[in-house]
Amino acid sequence: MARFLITSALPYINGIKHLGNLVGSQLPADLYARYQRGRGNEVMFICATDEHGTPAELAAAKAGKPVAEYCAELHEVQAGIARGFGLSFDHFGRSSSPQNRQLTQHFAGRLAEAGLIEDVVEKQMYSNADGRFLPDRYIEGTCPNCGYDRARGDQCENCTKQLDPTDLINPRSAISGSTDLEVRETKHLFLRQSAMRDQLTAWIDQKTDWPVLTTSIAKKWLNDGDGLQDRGITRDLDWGIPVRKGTEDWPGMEGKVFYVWFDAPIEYIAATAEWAEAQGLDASAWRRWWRTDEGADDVRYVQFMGKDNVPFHTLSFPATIMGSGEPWKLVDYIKSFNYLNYDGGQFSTTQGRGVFMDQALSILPADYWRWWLLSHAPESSDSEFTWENFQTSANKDLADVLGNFVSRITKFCRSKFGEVVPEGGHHGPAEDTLIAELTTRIRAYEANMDAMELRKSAAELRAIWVAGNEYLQSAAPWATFKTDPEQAAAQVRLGLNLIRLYAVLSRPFIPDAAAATMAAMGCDDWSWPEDVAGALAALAPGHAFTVPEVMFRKITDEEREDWQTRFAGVRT
Ligand code: B3M
Ligand code: ZN
Repeated sequence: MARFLITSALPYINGIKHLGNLVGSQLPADLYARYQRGRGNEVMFICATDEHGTPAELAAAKAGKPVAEYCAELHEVQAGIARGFGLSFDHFGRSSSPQNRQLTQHFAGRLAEAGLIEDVVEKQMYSNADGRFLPDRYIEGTCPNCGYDRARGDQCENCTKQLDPTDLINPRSAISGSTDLEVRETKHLFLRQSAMRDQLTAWIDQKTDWPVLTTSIAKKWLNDGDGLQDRGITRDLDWGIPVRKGTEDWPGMEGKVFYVWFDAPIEYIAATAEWAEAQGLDASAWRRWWRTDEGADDVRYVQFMGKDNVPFHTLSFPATIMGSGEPWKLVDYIKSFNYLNYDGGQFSTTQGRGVFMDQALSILPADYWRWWLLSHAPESSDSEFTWENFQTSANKDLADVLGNFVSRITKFCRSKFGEVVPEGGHHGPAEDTLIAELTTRIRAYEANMDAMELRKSAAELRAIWVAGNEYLQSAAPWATFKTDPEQAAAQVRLGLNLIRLYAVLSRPFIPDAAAATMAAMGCDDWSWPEDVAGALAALAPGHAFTVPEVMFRKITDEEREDWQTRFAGVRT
């Protein structure tokens, strides 16, 4: 039994994610976790809410709530939606946990001991009215380049020019609107990533099997311009993990917190520690996943994320791990994604454009979304959600191909043989041909799933469903029955077994439908079809089943048009 540690990028706490966020990390990670469990492997699947940073503070202020309370509430909301989508995390943690605080402070202490941290005095805008330093993006003003009057201190959205807050004309606080700003000096800790450039380059260079999307981004940052930059890992904020050197105070850093991107990836480890505690297990239970000196050397660690998160996972987090000088597990494979666009534009959280996770579940069951998103994942390039495509794909693949197969076989069996697997007859050349084709296709499906090729996996699974339909069409048990009921019984028996097999194979994609079908087949045998012929004999003559409910109803044109209008505008 192999061991897989699987992490999804951690969704920010401030609000509900849209389908583009979902398909770029949590959903493909879930597919892979479910698949590896299905193959009988040991899986630890970790996700969490990313709770620190200015966006969380501001969202809480907007909601009129203390930030800790806001985060606790939003965590529950996100956890509920994740359950609704069937995301099978072993643990859905919180980056504000005591475990993460302790580990983050520990890593910072180790990095300091290794001489990888330096103090840098910076000049930063301070807002007297807000009583705080303002991060660059929370300063607004007029762009010196194009005159746009709502340019941010890091960049002008209108002309895309990169800016410094001091470039802005008439700068003001984006929080309060106050123009009472002054430049003050403040001391921060910088992680000397540049000192680890050779080590990081050597590590990335070994990863020849990684997706080009992942390595090209990493190499760009390693080699671009002045190379890997040292990076500030502290902030002048109230909300976050207090800066400490392990368990000791850090002189000069009182009242400061770690930068959210420093503590967020450490939460992958901390969430596993949260899991162990929630299970009532001791520390060795989580350390065997993360410490190569305590059993993690035989773990395969795979991360899932959108492309914008790649630099932090290929450079910053590995720099933290390597720099600690301790035997923590480094990632073995990073599966990254391009963006999913929405109906001719972009999904936008700020503009509320597109379909958000809670809305999606309110109009259709999770499996519709899972199937479409995973079979159209933005792997080699950006992809686009359109309602037409969604409707066609659901109606064809799920309703016509899979749903219809299940319904025809079970109903025909009920009408001629009752709700039991019929006996008599045996396999002939048509059945042998089908089994041979399925064997080839299932091995290809496994290869694609092992390689995390989502679109190819979905296409192969669909072809496996189609093969069953084609067999049924040509075997035509309803015709056979008139002349040779024994032969028809053998055909139907194979068909019923195919339904069980489909449940097993499809479960990573459409877990709820798979579970409902398996239950209708009166079975709980989820074993993976290593031997296809054997798997197609699992339901023996005399085994009782029930005709399942309609698995997938069709999406009507009316619904499609209605949703198209409803989600075109702005989410309120
Ligand atoms: N929360 C960014 C994002 O959701 C960030 C990921 C953290 S992963 C450690 O895109
Ligand atoms: Zn501009």
